[in-house]
This record gives sequence, C-alpha cells and structure tokens, in this order.
Amino acid sequence: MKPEHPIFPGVPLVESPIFSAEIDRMQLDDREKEIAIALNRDGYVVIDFPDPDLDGRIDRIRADLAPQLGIDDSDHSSIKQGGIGRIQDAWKTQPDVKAIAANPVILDLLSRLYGRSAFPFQTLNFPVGTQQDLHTDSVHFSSVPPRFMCGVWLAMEDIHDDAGPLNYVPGSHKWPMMDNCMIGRRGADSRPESAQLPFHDAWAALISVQNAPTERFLARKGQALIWCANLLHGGSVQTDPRRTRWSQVTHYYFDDCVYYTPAHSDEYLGRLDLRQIVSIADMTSKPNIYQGAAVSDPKSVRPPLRNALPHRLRRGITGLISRITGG
Ligand SMILES: O=C(O)CCC(=O)C(=O)O
Ligand SMILES: [Fe+2]
Repeated sequence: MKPEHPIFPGVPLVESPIFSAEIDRMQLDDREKEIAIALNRDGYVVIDFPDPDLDGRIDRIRADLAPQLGIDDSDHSSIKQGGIGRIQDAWKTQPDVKAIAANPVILDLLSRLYGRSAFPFQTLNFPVGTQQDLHTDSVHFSSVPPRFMCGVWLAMEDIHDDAGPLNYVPGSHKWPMMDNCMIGRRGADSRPESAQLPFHDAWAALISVQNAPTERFLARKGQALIWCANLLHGGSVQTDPRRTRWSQVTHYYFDDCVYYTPAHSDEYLGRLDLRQIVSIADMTSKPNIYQGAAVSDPKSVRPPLRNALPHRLRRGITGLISRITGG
C-alpha cells in the first residue's frame, strides 16, 4: 500500500476499519502509536498537554474570564455553580485561549492521526462542571465524510471528584452514529432547543443494552483528553457547588470536508445545514469540499423547493398556474 493511496480516504486513519494496516502509514513515533491505538480502541486518549507556557496561560485565562463569568476564583467558600457556566469562543479576545486551541504539536498530531490537516474552529471555557447529559459531538457538528471532527478537553486545575468531572463511555465511538432518520425525526427546517436532546433516549437505550460503564476523568492540571466525534461524553453531577472545574474544550475539524449541523439536516435527502467555518489557527475560511470540489451554495445540496411543498399545495399551485397561463 502506497501512503499516497489510502484504501479508505473517506475514513479518519485512526478510525479506519483496517487500522492495524494503516498505523504504519501514519508516521508516528512509539508514544504516538500508543495514542493512536488507545484512540482507535477506546474513542478517547489522555495526554499531557504539550505547551511549556501552559501554567502561565492558565493563570491569565482564569484571571481574565472569572470576572466575566461572575466567579470569585480566590474565595473557596463561595458558590460557583449556577452562573453563566461557559464562554464560547473566548479565543476572539483572549490570546492564551487561542494559543491553546492552535497548539502546533496538537495540530500536527491530530493531522497525522486523521490523515487530513486539523484546524480548531470553536473553543469553550468552563469554570465549573457542565453536568451535561452524555452525548456525542457529532450531533452538534458533523462532516462529510463523517468522523472528521474531534474534541480536546484540557484540565486547567486538578479536578476533584465532587466538582462534576468529565465522564465518557469507553468504546462508544464504535456504536452507530446517530442521525435524525434513525430516531424517526426530520432535521431540516427544525430548530430544536437542544441539538442533543432528541437523541437522549436512544443513547440511554444503547448504554443499557450494551451494559456499558461510564468512566470519569479525574484529571491533573495540564492533562488533556482527546475524544472522537462519536464518543459519548458529558459532565457528571457536581456534588460540591463551591468547587471550580476550570477547563477548555477545543473542537477541531479537518481539511477538505463538508461541515454541517446534523440536528438540522436530513442527510439522506441531501439536505445539509452547512456551516461557514473559519480556522481559529490562521483565520482562513474553510470551504465546504466534497471529493475535491467546493460545495459553495447551501441550496445546491437541497432538493428543489417544488419537492419540499406538500403534495396538495403543489397540485393547487400547478392548477392555478395552468388556469392563468391557459396551459
Ligand atoms: O466539559 C464537559 O463537561 C463536556 C463538554 C462537552 O461536551 C463539549 O465541549 O463538547
Ligand atoms: Fe460535547
């Protein structure tokens, strides 16, 4: 097999159905091979975040964001839960958030693990646990081909068991990827309050039938966890509301894909709610690309309006037009 001709170019190398044959083409050293094997097997892997300036960055981020989040970071007895809880895309104003998101070692590693160039497109900074139900990120932001998306969760302090640690279901990335059709709903034109809520019953059923355990990440400050697009993860219950759980999540996409929001799409009808993505690393726009060609107009992947109209309405309009035109 020549490296320039992968058998499955439309599947991330690290999630390839022939992973054991692909691992040698990924140009990984021994430590990186262990990372790849864990990610392939478990859907997540823990690493030490590769940044010599990390402690300083964390101090500055916490100092900058705590007032915006209404948190008194120095007062250990104050209640931390119940506030804003998160800041999305703080990279726009906070250079250390951006530096963490665009860490070149992480970008290089992800690019070799996935076989396409990685770029960050969204950051989330949390001062406390999210207490979010288990979900996959692939229902929030997906790609064509699928699975070219991942998250990197960075612990910005030692995480206490009472602070609502990140949790996840090892191996769940190998379960079916959820889409609207599987759970009997239409996505296009819908605007559900939550992208993930419609899928909760289905995930709960999978977890129950698989009898799959949930694990918690009692991270040390500076550890990071990479998760695959289809890994079930969330935030466990925070039992001590006075604790912080400072963390940053960066979400990554990969070059030459179509980027879309599955919750509002019907893939099998070609109706994709396309995203206009910009790389946080260099501010370049990332065009939606399918098999090397740009998909520039979101409408070009929707069926004609005529087919979207209910049959009776269509018949009525057709009749009206033929009466007017005499046709
Ligand atoms: O930090 C957490 O509790 C989960 C965050 C998460 O699900 C995400 O950012 O995708
Ligand atoms: Fe998530």
